[in-house]
Amino acid sequence: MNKNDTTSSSTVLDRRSFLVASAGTAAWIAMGGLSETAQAASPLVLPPLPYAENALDPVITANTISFHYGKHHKAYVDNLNKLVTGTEYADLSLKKIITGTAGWPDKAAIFNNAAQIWNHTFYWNSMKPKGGGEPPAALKQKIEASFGSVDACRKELAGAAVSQFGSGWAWLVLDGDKLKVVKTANADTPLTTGVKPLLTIDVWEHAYYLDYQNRRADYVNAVLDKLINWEFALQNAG
Ligand code: MN3
Repeated sequence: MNKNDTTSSSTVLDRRSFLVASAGTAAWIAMGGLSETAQAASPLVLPPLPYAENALDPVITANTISFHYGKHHKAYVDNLNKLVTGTEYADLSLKKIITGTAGWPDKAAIFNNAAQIWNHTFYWNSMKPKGGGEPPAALKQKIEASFGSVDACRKELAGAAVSQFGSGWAWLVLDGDKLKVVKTANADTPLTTGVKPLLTIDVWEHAYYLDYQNRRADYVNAVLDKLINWEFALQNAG
């Protein structure tokens, strides 16, 4: 935890440098929720979905998205706003709240809600209508260098997503020059471990239970085959 992150002047500077650094990555900005520009203002706002609620149907139905985004994701935003009002975290960006509270038991409620806001925004953007298929050439090359083949990478991602015990997330991350698959429990996020997240699959039951009941593997395979947004992963790897 960096206790020096509490002054508003340093936060403003960080926001400005982020704006400049982000000027060339319009799509990243467009996703809103991950940009410090969209999340730095207090109160935090629920980032817009990158597509209509029914856009992932039938793999993930509008019914699931309306609860998952409209209730679960929104609740994390509402909860975090209540938790940080009047605290040293009130004016910090979402990423700074996450990294500043990770690993501190007395800050677990703030961390959990902040990380879940970030994880969910990242998840929505990790999928797109008519996704799946072959990754773009530049990503395919990185995948083959790290996993041997796209299929091996896909299998490892599916395996992590299916085997995560209880609630959590499966991630493709960039660790130095190497792509890796990791899984995290509950609200935990690779953001706090020094690797760069490229894409994620939410395996909390609320992500799939309305559509797949207990068949998590069916949900995971359908997401990987039909929705996964390799372009988003490539963009994050840059
Ligand atoms: Mn979820």
